Amino acid sequence: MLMYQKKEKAFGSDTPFRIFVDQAGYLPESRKIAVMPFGTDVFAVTDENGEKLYEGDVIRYGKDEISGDDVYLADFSEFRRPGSYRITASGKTSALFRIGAGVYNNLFYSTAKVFYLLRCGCGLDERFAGKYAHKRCHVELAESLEDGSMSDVKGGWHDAGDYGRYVTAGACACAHLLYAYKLFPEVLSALDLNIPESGSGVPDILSECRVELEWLLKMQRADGAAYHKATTMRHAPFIMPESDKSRMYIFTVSSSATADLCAVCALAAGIYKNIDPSFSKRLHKAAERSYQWLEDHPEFVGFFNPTGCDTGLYAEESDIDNRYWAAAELFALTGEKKYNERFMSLFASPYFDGRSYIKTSLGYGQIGGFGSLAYVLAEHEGRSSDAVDFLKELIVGEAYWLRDKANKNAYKVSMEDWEFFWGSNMVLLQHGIKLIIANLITGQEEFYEYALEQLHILLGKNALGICYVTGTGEYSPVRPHYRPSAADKIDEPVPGFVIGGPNRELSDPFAKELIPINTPPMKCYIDDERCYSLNEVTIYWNAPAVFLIAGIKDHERRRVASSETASE
Ligand code: 9MR
Ligand code: ZN
Repeated sequence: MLMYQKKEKAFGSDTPFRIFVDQAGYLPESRKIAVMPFGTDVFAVTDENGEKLYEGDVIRYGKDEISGDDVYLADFSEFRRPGSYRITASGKTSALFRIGAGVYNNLFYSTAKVFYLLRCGCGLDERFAGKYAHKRCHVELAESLEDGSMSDVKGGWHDAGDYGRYVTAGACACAHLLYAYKLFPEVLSALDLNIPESGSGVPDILSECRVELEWLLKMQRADGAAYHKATTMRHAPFIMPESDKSRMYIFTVSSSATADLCAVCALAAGIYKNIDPSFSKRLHKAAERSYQWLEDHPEFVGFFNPTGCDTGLYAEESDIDNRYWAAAELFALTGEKKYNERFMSLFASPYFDGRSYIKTSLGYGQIGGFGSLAYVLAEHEGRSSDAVDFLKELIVGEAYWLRDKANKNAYKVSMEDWEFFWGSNMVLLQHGIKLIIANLITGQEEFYEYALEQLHILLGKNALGICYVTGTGEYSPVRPHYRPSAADKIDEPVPGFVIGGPNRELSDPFAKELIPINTPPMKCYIDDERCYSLNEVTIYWNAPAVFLIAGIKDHERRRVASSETASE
């Protein structure tokens, strides 16, 4: 059982704020709606001293299924003046929030900085990590479970609240960051992360991704297959990473890990081509090696934990979507016919029958969405325009469906109750990303607006009024299931982490004990570090946040640029 170390500042799941807003804030021109689980007639926007600057009528929404509450809405969209405010009504108040063009700047920095703070094998320097600095961790050679040999798999990022490193999870997180860079290069290139590589001329986000890519390359076997993970046999207790001295193991290979490694290396090879040609070549060769292994091994090679091992499984039922992604990325990189043909045969695979949503999914388990993105963006001869049209329609159709789901509740959350499972904030963020992509495809502003709503929900416009990013806003989790934050004796949790979020399946014993059954989906959460199915953090929950925020910032950048051109 995990030791429960209570921090001095104790937050329960009951917020002192009864009016729910995005605690990072709002862009001046955007729609701004606060949600209140109580009835009243009027609300006000007040400044930090409590002075009323704007008043409006409260709108009754009625019963909201996702929160279980009878709710009311305060629409202050027309209030645009930059500053710091609260919404007040009937003696109750919201958390402090800002209105301004730069309201997501700190958030963008902190959610992307987390990857540096998760670096393994190198130690974190105080200059870059501040009080969260720690010594080198997990530097010993690791034992192969295939043949008992010892080798070096130092590096990469810790996966999550635990200290494991997993190939499919790492490839997925890296892909989110690399696609964010590919689609929004201006925004990502301007991001200074204050990491050891800053100032090198390479965008910081790419230097950070390289840390994980170098580790992924170490996880490739000589014949191209990828080992599924490098972890200890059992999760460490709540200790600092450098105190975790248990033997590190390299587990068996899986075809999903091999295909994901292939795909992300091919993607990165394209991105680094002009930035670092020799690194790009290494990545390209690695991708080809893994691809050849996949061609030679068409059968699915799953992953199972050996007896006695309790670290993450990241089990998958099929590798078709992973292979689909790999073929698409190699086609995008090279334009070669053989990759296009393989992609097209996977595109037509019966595996996708009745499951075409896997072609747009962007999670570690179902990862076809990256394959679709790669193919849609790959402007090579021979590409099937029918497939491209189909994929574009698929994503736009899904965006309409997300919008319609959002319109069924007061919060405008694009999720139904069944979608509140382990890591529900990743579902929310993926929806935001899909809406952003649909906006890029169609130019329809409505999709962007719904994407922004999903970010607001993450940041506090939700039934518990919690901002699910550590260190952001006045009310955010302080006891994440993250080993360093439990062990470092620092009151404030490491900032910038996206928390897993509400999970109505209550998938750990502490959640089962602490959350009453029949709690409405959006309220199945508690800020308690024992509750790993509610309050953990991982790289592939943070990476989509970076993607979504980048998409929103890029939209704002384009809007400002076009309004400047219009007024010239
Ligand atoms: O994020 C994963 C979630 O989708 C699964 O339901 C859950 C149980 O298999 O595992 C989660 O992944 C965890 C991984 O196994 C180990 N590192 C922490 C991950 C986040 O909780
Ligand atoms: Zn480590």
